[in-house]
Amino acid sequence: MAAAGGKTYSFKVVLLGEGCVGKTSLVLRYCENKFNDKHITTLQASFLTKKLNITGKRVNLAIWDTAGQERFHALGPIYYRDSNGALLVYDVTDEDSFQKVKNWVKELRKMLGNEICLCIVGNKIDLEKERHVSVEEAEGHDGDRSGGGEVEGERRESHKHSPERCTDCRR
Ligand SMILES: Nc1nc2c(ncn2[C@@H]2O[C@H](COP(=O)(O)OP(=O)(O)OP(=O)(O)O)[C@@H](O)[C@H]2O)c(=O)[nH]1
Ligand SMILES: [Mg+2]
Repeated sequence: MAAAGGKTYSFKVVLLGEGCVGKTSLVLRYCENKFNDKHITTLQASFLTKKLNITGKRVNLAIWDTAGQERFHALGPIYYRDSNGALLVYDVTDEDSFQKVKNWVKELRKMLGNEICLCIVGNKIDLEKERHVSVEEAEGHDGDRSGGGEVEGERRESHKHSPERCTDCRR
C-alpha cells in the first residue's frame, strides 16, 4: 500500500486461546494502555488497529481478538485465514489453557502451513503462586520451532513485557 513519504506495511494478527486467559486485556493494554479487572467475555471477535513505526517503516496492524469460549471455536478460521501472525495465549495458572494452545498450533499449521508466524504467550505471570505451567514446560513445547516465539507477560502492569517483542519471531 503506497503512502506519502514511503511505504506502509499492513499485517493482520489474530489472538486465539481459551476463554478468560486475557486476550482482550492484552490487546487493550497494547492498543489503548487500559486494563479492566472484570472479565467481559468477547462474543465472536472484536477488531482493533495499531499504527507502529519500526525503524522508520510505517506498519499498520489489524488485530482480531477472538472469543475463547468453546461455542465460538468453529469461527476460528474466519479470523485466522489470511493472518500474518497469531498470538496463542494461555494463562500460566491454567494447565488446560496451555493444552488448548498446543491444539491451536496443530490446527494452524495444518490449515495454513508455514504461512503464519506463531507466538505463544503465557499471561498472568503476576499470579506466580498459582502457576501451573512452568516456564520450562512452555519453552519445551516444540510444536512451533519453525518460526515461532514465546513470551510471558501480565496485562495488569503496563511496564511489563510488550507484545512488540513478538516481532522477534517474524521471519
Ligand atoms: N491477575 C491477572 N489477571 C488478568 C491478567 N490479564 C487479564 N486478567 C483478568 O483475566 C480476566 C479475563 O480477561 P479477558 O482479557 O477478558 O480474557 P479473554 O481471554 O479475552 O476472555 P474471552 O473473551 O472470554 O475469550 C479478567 O478478569 C482480567 O482482568 C493478568 O495479567 N493478570
Ligand atoms: Mg476477550
